[in-house]
Amino acid sequence: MIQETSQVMAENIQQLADSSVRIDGDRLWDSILELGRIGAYYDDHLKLEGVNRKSLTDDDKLGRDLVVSWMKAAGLDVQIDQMGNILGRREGLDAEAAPVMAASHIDTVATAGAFDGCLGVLGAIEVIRALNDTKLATRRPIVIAAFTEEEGVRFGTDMLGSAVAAGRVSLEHAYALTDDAGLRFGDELERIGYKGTKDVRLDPPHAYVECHIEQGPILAKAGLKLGVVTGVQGISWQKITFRGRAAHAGATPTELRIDAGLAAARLTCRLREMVDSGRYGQLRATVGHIATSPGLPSVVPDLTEMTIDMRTPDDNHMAQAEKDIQDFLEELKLQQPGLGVEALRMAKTNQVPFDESVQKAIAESAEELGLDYMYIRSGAGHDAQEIAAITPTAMIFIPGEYDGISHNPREYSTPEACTNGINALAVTMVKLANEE
Ligand code: HGY
Ligand code: MN
Ligand code: MN
Repeated sequence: MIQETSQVMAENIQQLADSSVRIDGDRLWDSILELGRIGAYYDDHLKLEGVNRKSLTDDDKLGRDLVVSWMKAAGLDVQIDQMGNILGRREGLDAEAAPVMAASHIDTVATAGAFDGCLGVLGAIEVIRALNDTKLATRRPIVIAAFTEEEGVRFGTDMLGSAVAAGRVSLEHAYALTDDAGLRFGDELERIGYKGTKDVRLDPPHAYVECHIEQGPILAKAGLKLGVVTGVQGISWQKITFRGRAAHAGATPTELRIDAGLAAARLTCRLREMVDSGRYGQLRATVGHIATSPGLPSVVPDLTEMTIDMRTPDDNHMAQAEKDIQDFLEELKLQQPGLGVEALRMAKTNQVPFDESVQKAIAESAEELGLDYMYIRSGAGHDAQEIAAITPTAMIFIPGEYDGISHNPREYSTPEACTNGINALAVTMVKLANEE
């Protein structure tokens, strides 16, 4: 089938695609809104519609099915790999050449908008549609993809699908991960019908490029249209469990308490003190989840679970911060004899620099499109940081509204910003796909 396609293409094409390729911004916008309706919910707090489409849920399946249908309608040869990553291939004139890859993710956090990840997947499909519209071919094949469980909010490890595809995480480890209800990743993948047979290990593409919302305030503040992303900062996720002793809130003297809630509160404050101290450079620390048990007003908590998310561009600062947290956990045990402490590693990635030649291709595309840009490091994690381990990789950012807020229903980028980003993606993909 693939050979025929390239044969047909070779006979039909007038010429190679060039950097005059442009996407249909309305068609892109419509697909973003349509996918965003799957998993939509009304956020009472914000009085806004958000998106909750966590990986391998029924809504994720519906979103996947829609993306697969769009990929097939765009003439792509669609395959599902062992991690449920969805890959669509468009043949090039040289079917043997390593493809150019463009991808991202369509799973979301529980309080998401419609753009995080989805822009990059739907944008890549739109680039294929634009190439089809002009009947232009590229020298190299193009592979576009949606990676599984990029957010990591259901099974506890972010960039999971791309990490297995690039070889950093094993398939067995991924399959054995469980969600809060104890459901296994491998079983859930099977349940939604996306446990594919294609070998998950990616053959190294010629190059990889991903378009994504910035998820922060920098581009908008600078009044710029695009970001050429230079790399991603390091990420450390830990789950900390404190075990104390449940006791009566009124009758129990303070000196007899082993208060798991107090330990978690002290750790939360210590993290902010570390960030404010400046001793760890540009460290950012977040306690996103904290839950006490039994969670009753008149009972001293005997169990507290919390998560720590740390980010920094400097791997030495990260190592020092993790060590100092370890030492502080020992201190908390001394402060309350009998306190149990468990620290579980959920995710860990070092800072990743992106490839300068791919950055240059993106910058040239921005200039050709007349879009002013800046070089920017990513504050958020992305699939690109995993694929960077096996091929020259870089990213394109577009600005967001409302200080670029993300992982929140207020997440919003304008139709124009999305069109700019995906035009830059299109021009860059064509440049890279026509390289020898
Ligand atoms: O956590 C992150 O930075 C990404 O959204 N997965
Ligand atoms: Mn993302
Ligand atoms: Mn995200």
